[in-house]
Amino acid sequence: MTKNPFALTAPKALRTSGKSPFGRMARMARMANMALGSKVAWEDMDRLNPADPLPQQNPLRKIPCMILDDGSAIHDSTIIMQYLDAYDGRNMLLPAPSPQAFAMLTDAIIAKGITEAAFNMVYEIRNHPEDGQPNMEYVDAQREKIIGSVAYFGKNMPATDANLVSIKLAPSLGYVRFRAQHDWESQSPKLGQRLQEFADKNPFYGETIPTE
Ligand SMILES: N[C@@H](CCC(=O)N[C@@H](CS)C(=O)NCC(=O)O)C(=O)O
Repeated sequence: MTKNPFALTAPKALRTSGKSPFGRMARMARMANMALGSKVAWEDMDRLNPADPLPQQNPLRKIPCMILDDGSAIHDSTIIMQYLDAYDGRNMLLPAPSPQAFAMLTDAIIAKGITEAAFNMVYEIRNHPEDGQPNMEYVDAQREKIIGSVAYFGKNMPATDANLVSIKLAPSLGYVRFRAQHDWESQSPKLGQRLQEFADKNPFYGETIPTE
């Protein structure tokens, strides 16, 4: 049962897409919370449909975007995860404001930054189809961010339980593996092992593998 100690408006729908790694973070948070998960509908966002209401829901036009019962919207993935956790009221993903909570939020942003760096690499390469000349200095700088973050988590192992950090890190590592931008498992076999343990313990990791 949700406690909703802060009298938050109930979440109604999660607008995302099966391909989005950021959306996967929010989907996993929703699924980690058994009591709440089934009450928040999945709503596919259709970028090809000019009538899709995303621009009215999020001026940045990004997914994931969570719609509440009163029609208002919450985004981005980190805020959605915090909202779901606060609505639930049991601090399953993040403890109450405390040094530990802020350290976890910082780690969660590093974890999400891995996906951002991987995205930047993909788009830099994709955006130069005509001359095949991406700015390799930029691409390499993005890879360095991934390498640095993998080294960081190799020393600061994420939990095998679902929390704000582990739910952000797992899809990020999955995305880098899927896009093959960096062989992070060779860089940190320990982290590879930890991701496997996380996946074994939390079936929603496997259930949310991107559809592409
Ligand atoms: N910081 C955001 C990033 C969201 C994001 O970049 N989503 C991508 C899809 S994976 C998107 O909607 N991109 C469209 C755009 O940037 O216009 C979050 O964590 O939710």
